[in-house]
Formats: sequence, C-alpha cells, structure tokens
Amino acid sequence: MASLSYRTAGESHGRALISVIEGMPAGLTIDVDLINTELRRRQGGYGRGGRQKIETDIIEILSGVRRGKTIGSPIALQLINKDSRLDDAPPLHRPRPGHADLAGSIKWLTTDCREVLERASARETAARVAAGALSRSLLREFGIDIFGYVLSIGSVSATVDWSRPISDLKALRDEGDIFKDWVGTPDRAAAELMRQAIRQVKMEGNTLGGLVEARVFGCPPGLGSCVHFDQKLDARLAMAVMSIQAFKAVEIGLGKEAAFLPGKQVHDEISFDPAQKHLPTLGFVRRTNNAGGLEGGMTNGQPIVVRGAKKPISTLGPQQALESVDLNTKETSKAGYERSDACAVPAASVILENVVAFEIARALVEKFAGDSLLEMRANYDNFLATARKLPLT
Ligand code: EPS
Repeated sequence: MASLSYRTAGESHGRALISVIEGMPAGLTIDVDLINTELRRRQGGYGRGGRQKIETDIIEILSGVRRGKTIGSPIALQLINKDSRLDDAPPLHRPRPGHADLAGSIKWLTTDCREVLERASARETAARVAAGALSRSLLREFGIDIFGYVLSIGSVSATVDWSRPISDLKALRDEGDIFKDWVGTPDRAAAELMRQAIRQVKMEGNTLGGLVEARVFGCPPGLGSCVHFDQKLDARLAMAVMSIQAFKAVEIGLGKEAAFLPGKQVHDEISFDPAQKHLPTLGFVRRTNNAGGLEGGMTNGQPIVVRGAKKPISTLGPQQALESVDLNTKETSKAGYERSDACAVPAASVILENVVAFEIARALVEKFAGDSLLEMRANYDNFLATARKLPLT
C-alpha cells in the first residue's frame, strides 16, 4: 500500500518544531496560507496563557516543494520557537499530577521533570497542525472539507443547527478576536457562557477541559479497510485523536451512547436515490448518521463525526497547586508551577480538525495510490465510475 506518514521533532522551548511528511503525491499545489491560518487559530482562544503572545507560528517549507508544488520527496516543515531557552530553562522537581512529569522522569531515570515536559508539552501540536493543514491541500483536490469546533467547555454545551450550510457554521465559529475572546463554537449564547466559565477558573488559578468535534464531508465510500485492525479508519482516527496531549476519550458518531440503546435505534437504515448517484455517496442515503460515517472501519459516504474529550490542563495556578512529592527529597510538596493556559479547548478543536485531516488524507492515498496527483485523480475517478456501474457484468 502507498503510505502517507509524518513525524514531528522539537521541544517546547527548543530551537524549532519540525514536521517531516512522506508519501505526498507529486504535483500538488500547497496552500501555505491555509497552513498559517490553522497555526494562528491553534495559537488562539480565550483562556490561553503568555506563550502565545511571544510566538508567531509561521511555517517554513524546507524541502519537498518546488515552485509551490510537491515533487514527491519528503516535505520538511519548520516552526521557529521565539521562546527558545532549552538549556537555560530551570529544573522542575515537583511533578504536576496529570502531566507526563512523574511517569516520564522515572522512565528516563531523572529527577528533573524538565527533560520530560519539554517534549510532552502541547507545544508539539503546532507541528501536528502544520502537517495536517498541509494535507488539506490534497483533500481539497477531492472535494473533502472538515469542520472542527468546540462542543463544550466545562459544564457549558453548545447546540449546533446542522440544517445550516457549513459555511455559515464556520463564520459563526470564527466570530471574535482569535487572541482575545474567541472560543471556537458556532453557538453564540453558549460562547458567552463558555467565556464566563473560563474567566471564573482563570481568576481562581484553576483550569477547564471540554469536548471538541470534527465533521468530515465529501469522503467517498471505501476509505480504510475491514481486513486488518491497523487499517480500520475508525481505529486510526481514534489513535490520532487520543494521542493529542490531554485527550482522555474519543467517540465516533453516536459513540458511547450506542451502548445504551437497542439496535433499531442505533443503526442507520439504507435507501437509494438515483438522483444522487453522481455524488461521492453514489446515491446511497441514510436518514440518520449514528455510525458517524464509518462502518466496519471504512467510510460509508456519510459525513465522518469524531469527538474528543480533553481534560483540564494539569498546570494549576499556585493558589490551586495540587499535592505532589519532591523527587529529590521524597517529601510532600505542592506541584511545581509552569506558565500555562487556563483553557486550551478552542486550540484543541483546531488540533483535532487537523489530525483528523491527516488520517483522511492517509486513507485517500492508500485507496487511490499514485506517485502523482494526476495518477491519484485518475484512480479516484475510475473507482467511482466503476462503483456506479455495479453490478458489473
Ligand atoms: C502550548 C505551549 C506551552 C503551554 C501549553 C500549550 O508553552 P509554555 O510552556 O512555554 O507556556 O502554554 O502547554 C501545556 C499546556 C502543556 O501542558 O504543556 C502551546 O503552544 O500550545
């Protein structure tokens, strides 16, 4: 199978963050503005801390692109850290409950949590957003669009009117100043309550988590596979989402609610409308989408619905400091304090959207493999044309 993959490198206060993407077909025009827009959105959100005032995340493409188009070689992306002080950053001996500090320090046989937290930090998600946003140039070629948003923060939940066009929902979601009052939800009333909730915890030195959701539109049926566990697209999405810093749960479609309902209320009945045969759905219609666009680990042509639950950030203000142990003395002590955010759920919705994008692009490259975009497109067109002719004689 042709494969699209990426790796990231870099510490939170190291010199730079790097993404290396392999397997992108040649001949794809890269939308650099889209990458920078996503990076900027990731930096924003009400409740962010001081770091985002220092950084201006702008991508530099170091390889794999010539005159704006991919040439089939590995693509290296770089984000320079302005707050680069890895060697000078102070040690941290009092692990923060909930962070990687304790487990990582024991793993790497050190009592300085700094060695661990620098890589465990959510700053790394900037490199993941860069890779995911780059892959959206490919998705766009195949009419695939993604909408990520904040579903809840703390106990405040948003209500989304899905009968509205996605362009309207995007406009609502993007209302506000990214670096001041933006919360990333398309529900204005909920947005105001979310800001109040964030303001409250910030005042108290506390933090808040929430739920974020991404919906993917325009996927043809048959991405992913039911043949092997590691080719199932729902499983890959779950891994991509669960690996986002501070995420504790992932759901597809109805998610865990499906466990409480009888089958008749869960499974999405199938009908066929010849007038919709030209669409990537091939004319198959579902009145409901409880499966979240995935059955048997494969796309079924319906929108993909992925949700992730983010816990509250584990660095609490000094007035809320949690009990911990000094790793050098083993004495009870309050957890160490690092500059951090009161709430990063809006940023998490951007991260979710872009890690999901990368997994969809990966599945697309596997299904319609080609060294160039031209070859991929021919494979895509041929597949859908053949599927429309079913049953083949
Ligand atoms: C983050 C960068 C970090 C934190 C935050 C998110 O920067 P700094 O540690 O320099 O303030 O603001 O990281 C965490 C919450 C974490 O747990 O590591 C970012 O760019 O998203």
